[in-house]
Amino acid sequence: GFWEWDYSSRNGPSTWVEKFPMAAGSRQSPVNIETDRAESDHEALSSKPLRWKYPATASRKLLNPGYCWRVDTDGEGTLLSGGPLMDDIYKLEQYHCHWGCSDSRGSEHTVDGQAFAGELHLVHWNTTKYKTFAEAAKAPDGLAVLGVFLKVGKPHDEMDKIARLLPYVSHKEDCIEINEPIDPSKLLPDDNGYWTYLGSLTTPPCNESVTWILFKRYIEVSHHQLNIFRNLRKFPRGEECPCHENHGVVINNFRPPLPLGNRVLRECGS
Ligand code: SG4
Ligand code: ZN
Repeated sequence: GFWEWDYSSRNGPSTWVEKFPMAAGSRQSPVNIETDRAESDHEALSSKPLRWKYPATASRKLLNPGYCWRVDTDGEGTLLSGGPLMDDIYKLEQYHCHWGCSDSRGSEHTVDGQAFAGELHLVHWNTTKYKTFAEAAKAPDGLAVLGVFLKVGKPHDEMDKIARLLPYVSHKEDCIEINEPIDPSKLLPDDNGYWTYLGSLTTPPCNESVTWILFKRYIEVSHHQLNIFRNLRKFPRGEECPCHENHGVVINNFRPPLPLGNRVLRECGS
């Protein structure tokens, strides 16, 4: 069949560049955050605090695209602005997650070389400058992704709403409507200190269109909740399991860090 990118040894991150030349660019994500190198450019970032608004009713659908779980929103009433985004208003398009096969790996970004068990991404697009998500995804200031590191600890109440729905989207291309509201702001840490830099989508086509905002504080999810993520299937319902790799479950769906190069890493708050 058609070549499809994934995270396997065969079609994984090191091969993406063959079909997606952007993946070899100089503004790629994720990166390793060297905390010592972060510039605390206090005035520029803190003069406009980062602010967000996410009505719980905006979370509409839960899907399994075959390489993660994803919640699509209708964007209605959602907003992200301030900080590195200045006065531009971004809307929430979707949120999704990356995780490992064990609790010691799974995040895309690393902090001083240290990986977390997972990383949640809230993907937004710039509605001040662009008309559609697709148009924004091609522009250098089109997208903003909020990243939250996941660490294993106590179960997370809001994440549990997602975990309890995942068995209904166990196979690739499964999709359900969300009826019980899921509030993305409850998936963010209490403190809003963050690191920020200019990067890309971490999956093909790896567009260099993302302002990354990574919270310094992690949230806790339980080992059991992560195991529910690890039970999603990479293949469609009714198809035979391509059991050559990991019994067809979605694990290690993260791209390894790429060089920061001469990009500036800024920080705000602690
Ligand atoms: C995940 O694979 C999402 O399912 C994708 O969403 C997303 O692509 C991709 O990650 C890259 O986003 O925050 N990790 S990331 O850089 O948002 C886009 C869809 O394919 C375009 C809709
Ligand atoms: Zn992501």
